[in-house]
Amino acid sequence: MTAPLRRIAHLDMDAFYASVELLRYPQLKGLPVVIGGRVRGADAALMQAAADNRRAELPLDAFPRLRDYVGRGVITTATYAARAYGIGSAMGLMKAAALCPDAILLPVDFDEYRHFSRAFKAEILAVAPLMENRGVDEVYIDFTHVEGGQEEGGRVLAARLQQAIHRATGLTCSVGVAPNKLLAKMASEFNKPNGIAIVHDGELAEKIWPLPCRKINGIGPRTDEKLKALGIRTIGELAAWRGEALQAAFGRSYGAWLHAAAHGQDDRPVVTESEPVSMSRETTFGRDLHAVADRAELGAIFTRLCEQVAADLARKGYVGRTIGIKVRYDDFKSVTRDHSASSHTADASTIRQLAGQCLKRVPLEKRLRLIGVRVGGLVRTDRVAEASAALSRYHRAADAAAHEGEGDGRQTVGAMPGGGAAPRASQNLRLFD
Ligand code: DCP
Ligand code: MG
Repeated sequence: MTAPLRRIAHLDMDAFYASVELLRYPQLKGLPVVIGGRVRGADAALMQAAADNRRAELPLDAFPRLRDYVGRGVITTATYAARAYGIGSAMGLMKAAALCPDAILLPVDFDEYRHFSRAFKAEILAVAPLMENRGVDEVYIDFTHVEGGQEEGGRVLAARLQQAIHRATGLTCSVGVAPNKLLAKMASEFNKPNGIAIVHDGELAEKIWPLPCRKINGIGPRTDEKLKALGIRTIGELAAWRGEALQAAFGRSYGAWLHAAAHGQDDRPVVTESEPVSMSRETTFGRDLHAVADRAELGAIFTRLCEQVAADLARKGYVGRTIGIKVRYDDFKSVTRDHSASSHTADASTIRQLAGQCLKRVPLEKRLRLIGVRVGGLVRTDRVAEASAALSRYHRAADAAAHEGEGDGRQTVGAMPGGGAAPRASQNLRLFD
């Protein structure tokens, strides 16, 4: 008997927050609806309907509309009917209002989304116990040894999960099944919404190579720009490059990963432990701030965010070693930077110092509308000794490999390196020390 093929699924809920809202406001089905804006100060009619437990009876003309929105909020998600107008996640609400003034605007209700997140995951776990949480609305599932997981490449099990989830929650999702996580993640988007897509090893050239490089989870806008400058737009064009050439252009580890990813290689396991991956705090300013003119105010906010993240970590019993920052400019463009320290921490001033170094690597000429601090690479405080032992084993192995001069991407498919561009010189270098 031959060993079963590795079959990994990525399952992602369709228009998740919006679909959850439609469950309690069924009268909005088929209409353009966007979720966003502030939780506080939610519309009076909505609040009253909720208090009376009569949401489903609220007449359409009582709902708030995008055209009446004034403020700086952004869209977290939109129904597919709203997306038809060009509206999507992260777009400013007032910009969206210009595209579809009649769209209905609902505030976010995280508690409700968390409830449905748990509910759909429980349905999956009942059938396929090897499930990895990737966030509120997506998971990876190892189909390899589950009944139906090999039938029609995994389509049979995928359809069963879709039915079970729909029966339990009324929600739809899309599933990609492939030989690994990297391909499964891409495939789950192929037939959204309520779709299934199957990718087999031999289908790379047909199904993956025509896609733009950005579809690879791990190629961000900066890498994409750099790839474009080299004339590489599609994954197929990336695959045509030699590993050594990519390593010369992108560094040893990331270059090797790019090469492997373009060839559809990824052997990361599905990790079942449902531990948080990162904790973060961010804030949108009341008015846009400038790194020089508003230096003191920005510095204070930045320090407070670091203290809040440190307090979150302490309260939940985690330490982390990847410290990152996010800034969003007045033109809504965002950049992130992160840095992995050699040891884990939950200390506010250490986080502040490392986050400050990250901030030096972003351009600070434009005004800022948002700033955020994130600590990733988390381990539970009571397991930190174990984790640091594993980390030093890893570094020793990496050093040994480097001394052997091995640079073949095929051996490094597992880990996704964290970006790692050279620090950018900035005129504001000293600002956030
Ligand atoms: N989300 C958010 N901010 C973003 C993007 C998404 O808060 N910039 C939230 C709202 C989404 C949820 O996360 O409902 C899941 O994100 P997805 O990217 O999976 O988007 P959707 O599930 O809404 O739509 P799709 O059908 O494309 O998966
Ligand atoms: Mg989704």
